[in-house]
Amino acid sequence: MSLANDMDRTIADLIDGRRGILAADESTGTIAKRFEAVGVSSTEDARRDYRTLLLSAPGLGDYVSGVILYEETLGQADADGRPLPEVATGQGIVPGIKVDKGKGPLPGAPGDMITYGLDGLAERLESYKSRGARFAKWREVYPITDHNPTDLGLSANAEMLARYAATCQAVGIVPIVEPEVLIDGEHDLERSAAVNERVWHSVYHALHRHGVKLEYTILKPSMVTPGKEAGTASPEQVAEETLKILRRTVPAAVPAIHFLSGGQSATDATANLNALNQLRDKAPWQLGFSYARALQEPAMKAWAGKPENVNPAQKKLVERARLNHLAMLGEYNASLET
Ligand code: 5MM
Repeated sequence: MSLANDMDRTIADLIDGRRGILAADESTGTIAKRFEAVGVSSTEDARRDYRTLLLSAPGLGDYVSGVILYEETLGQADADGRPLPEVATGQGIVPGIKVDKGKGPLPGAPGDMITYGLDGLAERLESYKSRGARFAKWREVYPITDHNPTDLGLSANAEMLARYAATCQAVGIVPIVEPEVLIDGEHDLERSAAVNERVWHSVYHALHRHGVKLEYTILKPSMVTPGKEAGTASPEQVAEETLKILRRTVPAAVPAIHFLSGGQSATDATANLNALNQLRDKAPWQLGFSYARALQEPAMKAWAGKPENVNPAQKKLVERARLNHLAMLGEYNASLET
């Protein structure tokens, strides 16, 4: 089969108008912080048990079409010896893989960040593909301050996303392009919109320069919200602003936009996605979710590392996924929260 056929099939399996993506790709440091919050020590066995719980949750495949894994998970198996990517596939969920290697300061642009991991990426992708991964994810991070992101930050981060995406497509892997504009700060909705507009514009300019086929990509952006320390905006305001800026910057050839939750509460992330989908006549792309915290938090809390809590935790995860599926249809309302 050709590489284009591989990517066609992956896009068709991921994008069906009603299911989103579960981000379960927390690196070792991040998952340790999440576990600590629920009193669990982050051993390799605990991470395997937790990710088995997620991937084997009965009914998850009704609401989730893809899962982003961390490299360690790709090589782990459940208690019966079944590789975890196969556990996902068994539920009709396509396995994907986070391929960036974390971030650090961008020299020459104080306050901006840059993500690592391009060296050896083509070889790593081949190896991930042979172990079942059919799509990938790479995140660039943009803090907002009075002077960030800088012009250098915008161009350098966009270039990284484009080089990553082109490398994925050269081996038949669909790239998720994730420019995360951070929610931290006191900026207002207008400033958030202005920054996201510059970020998305620079990313699509770079993807074009690198010959990335947009039909075989998924965008994973932040929603346009005010900074966390600046108060809140209604779901309708978030949806209006987000769609307005997406329409200015993201070509219609992109099949799907799956938002990150970025520190929003689980209920806010669902309500905002629902408001976006109530305006979907204005959107040429599918509007879905690729949440980590907003899908996992209630389940992780219910689990708290105890085997006897696996079933209730799985129910919490599937319920959160179901509510976000309803938000993709524009059929969610707050009275559905228990
Ligand atoms: C922004 O983070 C991504 C989406 O998660 P949220 O919905 O919680 O915002 C997520 O996929 C992220 O990339 C992973 O959690 C990995 O993070 P680290 O920092 O460990 O690479």
